[in-house]
Formats: sequence, C-alpha cells, structure tokens
Amino acid sequence: MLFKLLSLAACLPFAAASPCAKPSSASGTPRVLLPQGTVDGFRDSHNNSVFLGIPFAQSTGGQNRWKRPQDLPLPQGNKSADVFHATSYGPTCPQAITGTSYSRQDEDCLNLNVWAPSEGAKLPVFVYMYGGAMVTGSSSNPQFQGNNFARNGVIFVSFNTRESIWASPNSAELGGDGKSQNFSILDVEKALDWIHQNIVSFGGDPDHIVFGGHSSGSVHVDHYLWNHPDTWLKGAVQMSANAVSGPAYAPSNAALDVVAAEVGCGTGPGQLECLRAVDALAMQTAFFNATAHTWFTPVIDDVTRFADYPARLAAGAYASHVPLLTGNSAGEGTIFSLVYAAENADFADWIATFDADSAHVPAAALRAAYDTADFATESLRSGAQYGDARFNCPVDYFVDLRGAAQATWEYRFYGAYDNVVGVPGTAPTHGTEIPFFLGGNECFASLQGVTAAQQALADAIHAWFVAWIKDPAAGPGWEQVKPGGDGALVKLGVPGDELARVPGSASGHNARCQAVYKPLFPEYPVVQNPVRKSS
Ligand SMILES: *[C@@H]1O[C@H](CO)[C@@H](O)[C@H](O)[C@H]1NC(C)=O
Ligand SMILES: *[C@@H]1O[C@H](CO)[C@@H](O)[C@H](O)[C@H]1NC(C)=O
Ligand SMILES: *[C@@H]1O[C@H](CO)[C@@H](O)[C@H](O)[C@H]1NC(C)=O
Ligand SMILES: CC(=O)N[C@H]1CO[C@H](CO)[C@@H](O)[C@@H]1O
Repeated sequence: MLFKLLSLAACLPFAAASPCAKPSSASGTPRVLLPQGTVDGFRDSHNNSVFLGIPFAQSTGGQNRWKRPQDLPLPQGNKSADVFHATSYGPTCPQAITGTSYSRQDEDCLNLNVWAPSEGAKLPVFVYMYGGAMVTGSSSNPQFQGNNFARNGVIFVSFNTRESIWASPNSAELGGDGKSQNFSILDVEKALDWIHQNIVSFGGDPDHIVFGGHSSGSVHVDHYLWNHPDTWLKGAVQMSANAVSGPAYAPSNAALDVVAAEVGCGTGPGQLECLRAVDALAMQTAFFNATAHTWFTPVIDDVTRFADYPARLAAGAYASHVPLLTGNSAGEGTIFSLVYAAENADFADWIATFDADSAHVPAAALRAAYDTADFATESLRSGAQYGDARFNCPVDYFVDLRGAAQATWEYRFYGAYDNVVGVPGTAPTHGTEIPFFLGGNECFASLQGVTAAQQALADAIHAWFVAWIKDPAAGPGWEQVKPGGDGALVKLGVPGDELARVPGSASGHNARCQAVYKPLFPEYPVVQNPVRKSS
C-alpha cells in the first residue's frame, strides 16, 4: 500500500505467510540460462514456471550503501555450472516494519520474481511495483503474485527497491553536478533494464513490456515515463498515484542529522562514512521506527524527480506515446484517517503537518473545502483531505494535463471488501483493488473470509486487464479520458452491479480536485522541515 500503511501494518491481521504454491511433482525443474548464471525455479499448481529472488544488482550494503545500483559480476568459466536456486523470495530491503509476512530484511535486496507460462516465446510481460510511501514494501507481499497472469499467457515480474533512509538519504555529501541521490528511482531503472535484457530467456518479448504499480509504486512508474520520454515500454498502469502525489520531502540533511545523532554519528563531512558502518537494523531505533523513517523520500534533483511538469510536457520530455491505464479506489483516504489518527484529530493542525504535505494549498481553502458538517469525525475529514491531495487529485490533474496527448483510460473501484486491507469499515479504500486486478486466487490466499463473489469480481477485472496488457493501444473496452474534468471512466465492483463495467464520469467525484487542487499543483511540492513540527 502506500503512504504509510506502515505503522498501521503492525496491527493489521495479516495472516501467516502463504507465499507460493509449491512446485508440482510433475516434469522437470524450470531452468533459464542468463549471463549471470543458471537459474532454477519451480512449478506452481498450474505448471507455470516460477523463479523467486533472482538478484538483478549487487548488495546495497557496505560500501555500496548510498551508491547507485551496481551490476552483478559475471561468472568466469562455465556459466551453466553456477546454479542459482530461485525457489524462495529474496530478502526485503531494510525498512521500519514488523508484523508482515514479508521476507527477512537485508541490504542484499535488489532481487526480482518471475511467473511465466511453462512454454511459449515472445509473450507479453507485466512488471508490477508495490507501494509503501517509498519507505516500506516488498515484492514478497503475498497479495502480489503472478500465477493468474502466467495462466493467461502473460509473464509477471515483481521486484524490490531500496526504501526510506537507504534509498533517499537527502545528504549534502551526495548529489549535485547532475547526479542523483534518489537511489530507489535508480533501482527501478536497473530492474527494468535487467528485465528488458533478460526476459527473452523466460519466454518474454522485450518489446512488449507493460509497467504498472500502485501508490508509491505508481509514482515510480510515472517517474520512469518522465525520465524516459523515448521509452520502449508498451503500456503503463498508474493505480492511485503519480509524480505529483509526493511523498513530501525535507530540507537537505534535516532528517539525516537526527538519525545520525541517534546512532552516534556526527554532522558534516564524514557523516556518511560513519553511517555506512552502522548495521541496517541498528539504524532502526524506536524513534526511527515510529517517526523518522517517513522523512526519507526522493528529493527534487531535476535528474530523476522534477517539479515543473507542465513545462516538461510542453517540451516533449514525457513518454506520451505509452498507452496508460489509471484510476483510484472510491474511498482512498478512509484508511488514512486511522493511519494518521495521532496527528489528524484536529483538521487545522493536520493540514500543517509534514505527512499531510499540503503546504501548496492555503489552509483557509482547505478548511472551506472540507466542511466539518460533512464528516462524522475530524479524523475522517483529515483522511478525505489526504485521499484527495495524494491520490484522487493527482490522477485527475494529470488526466487533464496529459489526456489530450496520451491514450488514457480511467477506472474507479467500488468493491466494498474490508478483508483486503483488513480494517473494518474502510473499503473501498487505498489498495483494495490490487488483488482484484492481479486476479485473486493465490493473491487472496493470505486474506480471511474471501467469498465466491470476491473471486468472481477478480476474474472479471483480471480478464479485461490481461487482454489490455496484451494490446494496450487497443484500449480496455471503454471510452478514453478527456481533459476538462468531465471525461469518461468506468466504475468497477459497484455493489449491486458488481461484475459490470458501469460507465461514469470524472465529474462524479472530482469537484474538489478541480476547484481547490488543480490550480495549485504547479506550486507542488513545498519543502517542509518535519523535525521542527514533531519535536
Ligand atoms: C558446464 O556445466 C554443466 C553443468 O554442470 C555441464 O553439464 C557442462 O558439461 C559443462 N560444460 C563444459 C564445457 O564444461
Ligand atoms: C524497529 O523495527 C525493526 C523492524 O523493522 C525491528 O527489528 C527493531 O527491533 C525495531 N526497533 C526498536 C527499537 O523497536
Ligand atoms: C509442465 O510443463 C513442462 C514444460 O513445458 C512439460 O514438459 C510438462 O509436461 C508439463 N507438465 C504437466 C503436468 O503438464
Ligand atoms: C549519477 C546518476 O546516478 N545519474 C543518473 C540519475 O538518473 C538519471 C535518469 O533516471 C540517469 O540517466 C543518470 O545516469
């Protein structure tokens, strides 16, 4: 999920891990030969080939901490003799999170997973990036498996990137001179390059790769399109977020100095050398886990993250030739009324916080736009504001900005299934739609109380989603968006008419986006110091 399901995740009733179907006893072990060596996987219950935890770059630990991802050394001599057993998830990148079924944390975490039909060549490929506010998340999340895609003739790939302080230190000792210190963005590029170069060995078509993600994973998809105007991507999926969703960012060194002090390192030159010697788990102090870990997010470096999107679009610095599917859940913000409960019980205080990241919108305009009388509690009022600022309105704004230049289709998800995110009374909130797009079945295996209706909805959504991935330019079967605030979309999972794709219009939900946020997006983001606010 995004934007800080993190601390809440600790109390969500995540079921015990039930990662992947076990290899069937049928037939031989699936094997691919790669320049980096031989990789053996296993077969799932439908005889698809599954490969988990394949490294796509060196460890990010030691002297590689806060360096761009480094290529793996190529083996010398007989490559087929050097076998990697890709039978369980590789490590999750270090992050402040407990109580999940993710694989163990380790800085040797730049690895990816592939689900492929047992046979076939030149198959379409769907690459999926998880969310987590760019501070948490893992490709080992049991809701994000690729079995359904492989069953339907599409190769599914998921991968990890660095998170939080290990990805975005925002240090004065790094960056400048056109260099980036947005290491997670560089990790995404490395993963996509690896997939482009190697997917043919798994039966994939390097010229037919669709890149999608949810929440901060979707922000990464968007950065990729802005950073690669001539990309070879065949399609893109942006679920709930894009480059103007955030996350918020702090002044240089503001957050790093606090963490350095926590672990006994000083300030100024040499700080990073001192911090590189601190174990990744030792950096996760109680204060880091509870608070500081959300302060480390990609900076605007004008190399990998920008602020002047309308000008860049006008200059052709965007991949508008890539067909795009985008949309939101109908209750994005609800879960965040709980996630941020400790700081959002007073709306006026909330909108001034680092987490609200809304300093580009005048407080009076926000107070007027979210009338107390419309919300049962102040926290729900704050959550609605967060859902708009981070998810609904970025999607609406970019539809307006780019919809004339880029073939785009929009959805809105209404399936009211609390068991996905796991908190009663919140669905369809942020992230509820993900396992439905991914086809349910194995992706539902870690949830409690999945119903036949839920799987039927997943089957219906997955069917057209897979067909679209196979031919993005043809569209998913409904009208393209139209700039101007009242373009077409479809409603998915509408209670009472669940399996239909119900025609709708953006004007059904975007009044605040158009009136309050849209004119001010060019001012976003405003650098804010979280340290002062929280102490
Ligand atoms: C390379 O290693 C594989 C697997 O061990 C073996 O079957 C093959 O004969 C070796 N090739 C050479 C040229 O040594
Ligand atoms: C912080 O979280 C990590 C898990 O990410 C955990 O291992 C560690 O014990 C926590 N630290 C403290 C001080 O609670
Ligand atoms: C599974 O796929 C492999 C590779 O295509 C094939 O050799 C084998 O017969 C298949 N097994 C079953 C049970 O279909
Ligand atoms: C120094 C460095 O890592 N630069 C990279 C920053 O990101 C851009 C675009 O994503 C790359 O092209 C640079 O090589």
